[in-house]
Amino acid sequence: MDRAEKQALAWSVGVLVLFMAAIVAAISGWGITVPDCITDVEPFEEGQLIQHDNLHYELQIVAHMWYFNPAQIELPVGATLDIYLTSADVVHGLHIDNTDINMMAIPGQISYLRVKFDEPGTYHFLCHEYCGIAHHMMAGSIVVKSPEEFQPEDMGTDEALNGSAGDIEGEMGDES
Ligand SMILES: [Cu+2]
Repeated sequence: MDRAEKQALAWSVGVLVLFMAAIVAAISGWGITVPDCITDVEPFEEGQLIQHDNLHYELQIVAHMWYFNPAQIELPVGATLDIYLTSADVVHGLHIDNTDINMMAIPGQISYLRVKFDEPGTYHFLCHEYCGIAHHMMAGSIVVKSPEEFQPEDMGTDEALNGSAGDIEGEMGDES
């Protein structure tokens, strides 16, 4: 084998090992994960926010051409949010500012990711997958409030609050 060939081969293997190490470090060191894809639960058609306990919420969110349902929610600081995302029509995306949440909204299936909000503030989210003429209009926000500011009754119906509406977490059993 030519010397240059050997060098090229060594570099290729080196880069490959580096990539593998980066993936292992991301998963084990920083807890970075990719969204789960749920295919055994029928996708929901209406979005809703369900409260499971004081600091545990479930968001079922539907991407449409060209809006999110719901487009705005409020959470207390420290809340853990389980996000279930689906699409009513074409492929959309969901990226939440200042987080590593980046999900795909695919018709017929549900993407799942968990995020924890430790800092109060407004977290904007938007569609990151070009989906048509008003794609740039697809945005929303998650307002994270301190305990003094947070008024749970702002958030919607009693049904959504006490979790009697069908929650995916319940349907899937104890997976998390
Ligand atoms: Cu879009």
